[in-house]
This record gives sequence, structure tokens and C-alpha cells, in this order.
Amino acid sequence: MKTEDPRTIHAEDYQPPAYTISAAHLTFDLSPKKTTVRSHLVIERTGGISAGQQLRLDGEKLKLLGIKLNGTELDRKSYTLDDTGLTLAQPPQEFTLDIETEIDPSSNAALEGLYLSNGMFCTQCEAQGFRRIAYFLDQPDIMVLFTTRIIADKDSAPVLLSNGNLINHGDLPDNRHFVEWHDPHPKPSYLFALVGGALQQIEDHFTTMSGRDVTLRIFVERGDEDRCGYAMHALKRAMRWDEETYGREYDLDIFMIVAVSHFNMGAMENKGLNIFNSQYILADPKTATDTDYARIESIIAHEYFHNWTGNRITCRDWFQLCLKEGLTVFRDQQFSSDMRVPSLQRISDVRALRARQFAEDSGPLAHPVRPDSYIEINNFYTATVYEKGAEIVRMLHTILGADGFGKGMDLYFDRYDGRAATVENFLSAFEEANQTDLTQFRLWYSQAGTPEIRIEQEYSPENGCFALTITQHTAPTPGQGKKLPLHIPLRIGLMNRNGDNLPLRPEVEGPDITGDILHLRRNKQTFKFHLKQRPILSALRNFSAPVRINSDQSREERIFLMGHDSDPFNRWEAGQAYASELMLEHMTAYQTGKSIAVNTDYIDALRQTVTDSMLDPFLVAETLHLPSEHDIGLEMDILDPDAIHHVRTALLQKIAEALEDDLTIAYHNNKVTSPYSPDPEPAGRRALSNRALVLLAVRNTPQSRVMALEHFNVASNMTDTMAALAALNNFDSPERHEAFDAFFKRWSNDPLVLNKWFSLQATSVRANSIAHVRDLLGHPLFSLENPNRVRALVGAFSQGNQICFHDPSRAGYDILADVVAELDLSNPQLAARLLSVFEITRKLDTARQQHIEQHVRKIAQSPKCSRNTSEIASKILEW
Ligand code: B3K
Ligand code: ZN
Repeated sequence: MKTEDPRTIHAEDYQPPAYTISAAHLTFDLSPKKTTVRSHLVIERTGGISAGQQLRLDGEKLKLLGIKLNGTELDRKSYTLDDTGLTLAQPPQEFTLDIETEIDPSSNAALEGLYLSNGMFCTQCEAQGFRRIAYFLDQPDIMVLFTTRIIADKDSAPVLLSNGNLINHGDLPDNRHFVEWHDPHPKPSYLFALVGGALQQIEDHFTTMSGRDVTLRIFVERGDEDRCGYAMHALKRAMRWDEETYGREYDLDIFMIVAVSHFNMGAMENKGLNIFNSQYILADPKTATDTDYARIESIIAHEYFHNWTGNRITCRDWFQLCLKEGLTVFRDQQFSSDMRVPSLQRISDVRALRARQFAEDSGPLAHPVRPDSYIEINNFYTATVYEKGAEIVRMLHTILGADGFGKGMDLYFDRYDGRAATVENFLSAFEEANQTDLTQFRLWYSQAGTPEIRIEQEYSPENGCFALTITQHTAPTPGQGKKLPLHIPLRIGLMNRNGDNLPLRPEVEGPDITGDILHLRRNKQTFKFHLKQRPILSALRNFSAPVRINSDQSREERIFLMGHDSDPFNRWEAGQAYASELMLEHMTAYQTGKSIAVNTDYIDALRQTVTDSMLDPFLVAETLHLPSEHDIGLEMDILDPDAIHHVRTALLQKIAEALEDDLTIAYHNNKVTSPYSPDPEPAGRRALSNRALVLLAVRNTPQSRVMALEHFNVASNMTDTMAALAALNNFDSPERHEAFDAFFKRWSNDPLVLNKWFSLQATSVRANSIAHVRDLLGHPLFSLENPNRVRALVGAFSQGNQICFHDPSRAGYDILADVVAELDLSNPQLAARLLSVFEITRKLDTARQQHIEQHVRKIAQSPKCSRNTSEIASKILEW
């Protein structure tokens, strides 16, 4: 048995803190290379802890300049210092500490703590970045009142921001100035933020439901002011929605957002001062696609919603991360669904869940939504914690109904406001408000892996009984061999041959069936219904649980559901399931050298969909959007990237050929000629028109290339431009050359658009793509210092170009490994994130596995390997 890494932190070891900090007065004197931070901390010992208990303050990469206790300088013997903190042996019951430290923001490439982004000072403290700013009790259950004074040069940093309300400002000698912010809401250090720089702003106002005026400001780099309008609009809609849907009102006089270009993730919900990756703020029709607009809307909402689910009620410890993240993702999904087309929102959420979370849940990095242990908490901001966490909250909503869910949320807000809570607290609020028992439901938080459900149908005409026998099974995951049955809400519909939903008349009334929900609680259950004829089953409607489903559905039934299911999600799902099944079948033929037969049923069903003028164009576009090569890979025991690519491309070509006329009509009929708007209606038409264009282009005919180039030349918005480039991307041709050249010339000065140029090339499957990606690493505009650029090239290549990344030459793996090794020295968080792509290794053939293992081992053995990267590497190697 392997010995555990001594750095491992266990959930069960949680202890209430021995000391707490009630107030912190911070003074920052900003300078790029030498910033001083003076902190005045009011500390007291908490009840029940014996006198003599030592006080340990976290602190990393800090230069200690001085420390005073109750105003008296401490001599060097009264405390100990090491790489991760400072210990006072025997502090009194109540006391103050004045600590002065020095930091160097200019050399902070990890983008945690205080750093510079294009010359602007900014912070990222979640999860444990505050300890790189000052010595502190840097843990979420220490909730502190912060007052922050910032001193800086007037010219280089005219704008100085922190959390809360502005209470003072003024001039100082030597062209310097100061501002003072006070946040009246106690908060953990991870929600602290500071920004300083020459920023421009746009301002708006919001009147809350109780009539208070809130100033809204978005700060950006000079020149970007015109690209914040949509973000501001989305913010106001999110604020209103949270009032109307959850009764949650904003609680400060000002709400600020700052867009920065160097950021490790999407955005951060610091109290009253959200900091965003500029990619999720800046948009105009010329530079942002419809998808970019939708992402901006959802991330703005997500961070804003954290004000209640995360900030007002925070997490007791980092094991409770899903308490704020899963819940807040669920809330942002609800919001986007209300702002857009609900079924399409669900389709896009489920696509993302399957692609990322299902993959994670079936590999070496699988972990429960509430993990039991971690080495580096930043490695746990995962699809499982976020997306599966949101699915669990959604299931609560499904099981308890909208009213019951609302009652539970109200109680949760009432009871835990201003506190650091646990998942257990959250669930007990729902139990109490609904007088129900969620004991079995809790397993969703502690058990990793995606349950697989098998459904067998049986109809007996003699006694008019339709029986569904359903089994559930969850495969073992690392560290969890045995799995228990979960409480799975399975929404179903039973239809007659006209597609009408039949009333569900259970043979036995009881808690196993409520409305159209079947409650699976055992490994095997049979549900019986009275029916005069054999119905057609539509199972897992609207994807009511994060499970894989394996049903004995025939192809005829799938075709029927594609055309008739009243649940739009399942209409789409039937087409996806059919396409996957076809591709997997063709794969076996391809691998054994047999010829692939054309299946006309599926093509006919697609034709029906494309030509049905009653359908939402968005849904049609989604139906034509086949499962990706990555999605198909997840369905295979051994991933065969070459076969997948071949078979999927062949199917797309077949569709394009058979539906050429219909797709051409759909392309023309859905073109949007009115001025650009990101609203769902025109976006849906663009989605269909562009999907048709891209699909027609898979045959690479002279006509399709001319059509794509023409589309590129007349495009007046980025959505159309990107569709044209995607249509040309996979084949070398003069048209491709012309369009890519023109695009680069036009946009090389715009970093966000340039990222799209990098991504397109990273996902191209042309013969020389891998060498080209390697070359792009040396492009003068490529830099490892900007996470967006790294993700655009290396992230897109390793996650969105399966055939090239897994090329038999192994050159794709070499690219990822080289980048991870280098990046780990400066930005471990991002390096670890990229390395996790190798979670796929056990699904590959032995030769590929060995090659990946060599790389991962080498990275892990480097003496400088970060905690982040070594945790991921060892999980990949151990499995
Ligand atoms: N809470 C932040 C994520 C912080 C990630 C730290 N590595 C953004 C969000 O989920 O809203
Ligand atoms: Zn979040």
C-alpha cells in the first residue's frame, strides 16, 4: 500500500479555530517591485480553547519587516517563522498585532495574491492567495471586518479600489494619493480584493426592491470602455432576477467589476468588487460571438449571485466548496434559462457536463462533489464540484418541487446569513422546511462516479400492465471500491403513437412515483403502470439526473422521439443517442476493415428536423451538431482517436451530401440581415445558418469553399466570421489562406480576438497541424504569461483536437508535456489544469499510455514540481 503524501489535508480533521480576527486594518503602499503591507489585526482567543494555545498565521513569499503585539515590537525569540507562516507561542486572550511585510507584485507570475496585469495592480485571493499578501488566518471560517487604505502614485494608479464603501480619500506629498475603503460585512480573507491602476470606467445605477440606489461601475483598460455595455446590462438583469426569484437584495451602496487581462480563471466574486477575466466582460458584435455573449451573461450572473451564496453565507472550510459553487452554478443556469430558451440552455449545460464532468468521474481524478482530502485545494475547482454540484441542487429542486425547494432556500438564507456553513447545514434546512429525510440523497455528495442506469420495458396486453425494470450501478473510482445505491429522480413520459403524453397511472401508489418522477432508491426496482396499449418511453426527461442511461430503445423509437417527444431536451437527446450508436457501430466496421453501410432512417429524421419550419432554429442547429470526437471517445472502452475521426467525418460527409439542398436552404433562410443583436431569436437563426455552412463544408467542394469565403467576406459580426473560418479550417486551400491572413491582419492588435485565431489553428485537423501548433508556441504574440493565450493554443489543442493530440507520433503529447513543465515554474495552477488532460491515459492503448506516463513521471520528479502539479501527476500515475 502506498504511503500518503504528508501534505494531505483531511476533511475529518476540521477543528474550530482557536483564535479569530475580528477586524483588520490594512495599509498598502503600492509599488510594482516593492509594495509594503501594514496590517493591524484585532485578535481574540475563541471560547473553549485552553490558555497557552499557540497562534499560527499563514504567510507565504512575504518579507517580514516588523511585528508588534499590543503596540510593542516583538523580539525575534517570541515568534517562529518558516516558509508557510508565523507562529506566536503564547499570545494573550485578546490583543492586537501590527505586522509590516513587503511583497513584489511584479515578479508574481502565479497570479495568486497581489500581482500586475498590464501594469495594473490586482489581487486573486481564493482559495489561499491572501497569505501571499499578509500574515493572516487565511481560512474561510475566519470572518473579518476589513478596512483598507491604499497609497499609490497618482499618475500610474489614479484608480484605487477595495471592498465595501469608499470612506476617505486625499492627496499626499510626492504626487501620491490615498483612498480608504470599509466593508461593513465581515468576510473571509479569500473575498478580499484590491485594484490599482489607470483604469477607465462606465457607470450605471440600480434601484433595489426596497428602493435603495446602488452605483454600478465597470472598470477596464483604456480603449475598452465601449465594450462593457452588455456586461452592465446583464448585471442589472441578474440583480433584478435574484430579487424576484430568491428575494435576495444587494447590500452595499456600490457594486464594482474590474476586467483584467491576466487571470487564471473566469472571474472572482470578491465582496462588492468582482474581478473578471476581460474575456468575460468585453463584447461588441465585431469581436464577440453569440456564445461569448451568453458566457458573459452567465458569468456576470454567477459572480453576482455569489453575493448571497458564497459571500453572505460562506463555506466553513474548503471541503464545503460545492456549497457555494454547485449552488451558484445552479442559480446561474436557472437565470440563463429564464433569459433564453430553457431547453437549449439545458442542452448546453448537459453537453458541458458530459464532456468534462463525466470524463473526470471515470478517470484517475474522480472525486466526490465534497472531497474527503486534498493536497492543493486549487486542484478542486473542478467540473465535479461545479457542474455535478449544480446537478445535485437541481435534483433537490426536482424532488422537492419548486415550492419545497424555495422553502428550503429561504430557511437556509435566514438561518445561516453571516455565517460559514457546511453542506450538512444546507441539507438540513431542506429537510426541516419540507419535513423530509434526505439521508440517502446525501450520498450524492460523498460518492464519486457516474451512475449507469439500465431500463428494461415489458408490456403485457392481457392485464394492461407496462413494467419498467430499472437497475443502477456505479463503477468503482479511485479510493472508493464499493458503491451504494443513490436516490435518483428519473423524470419520464409515456406516449401513444401520436406523441401524446399518457397519464401515468401507477399500479401501486406510493413514494416511489410522484407525478412524472420515478424515485430510484435501490439497485433494482420495478415500476408498473396501467395502460391499454404499449407506450413509447421517454426517459430522463430534461436530464433529471447526472447519470448515463442504457435503455433497450429501438431505432424506430429513437426516430419517433426525434420527431414527437414533447420534451425538447429528449428530442435532441434521441438524435444524439442515435448518432452515437451509429458511429460506434461504424467504428467496429472500420476497425475490422468492413465497409460502412448508409443508414437512411437517421438521415431522413435529420431531414425532417431541418425542414420542419415549426421548430426553433436553435434546436435544429443543436440536432445537426453531432456528439464531438471527444464525446464518442467517452463511450469507448479503448479510445481509438483515428477510428473516431474517420467515422465521424464520414457520417458528417454523408449527411452533408444527402441533405445538401435542405442545408443550403436552411443556410440562406436563416441568415440574419437585421443589425446584430445577441438575443436568443437572431442568435438561434445564426446558429442554424452557420451550422449548415460548416456542415456543407465537410465535403470540401469548390462550392463549399467559395460559400465559406463569401460568408467570411460579408460577415458583419464575429459569430459569422468564426463560422466561416471554422468551415475553412480543416483543409489547406487558397480560400483558407486568404481568410486566415485577412483575419490576422485585422485583429492582431486585439488580444481577445487573437486568441480565437490561435484556437482555430489549434483545433484544425490539417495534415501539418501538430507542427504548426509547435511553431505557434514560438510565435511572437504567444506568451506563457497570459493564461488566456495558453488556453487558446495549448488548451484548445489538447482538449479540442483529439485526432492530432493523440497522433501516433506522440508529438501532441510532447507539446503538452513541454508546456506544463515550463509553466509549472511560474504558474502552477494553470500547469496543473493543463496536465489533467492526461487523465485520459488509461483509456488509451499501451504504447500511448507508456509515452504519457514517461512524461508525467518526468514532470513529477522534477525537484521544482509544484504541489498543484505533483498532486495531479501522482493521481494519474497511481491509477
Ligand atoms: N470562486 C471563483 C473561483 C476561484 C478559483 C480559485 N482557484 C470563481 C467562481 O467560481 O465564481
Ligand atoms: Zn463560483
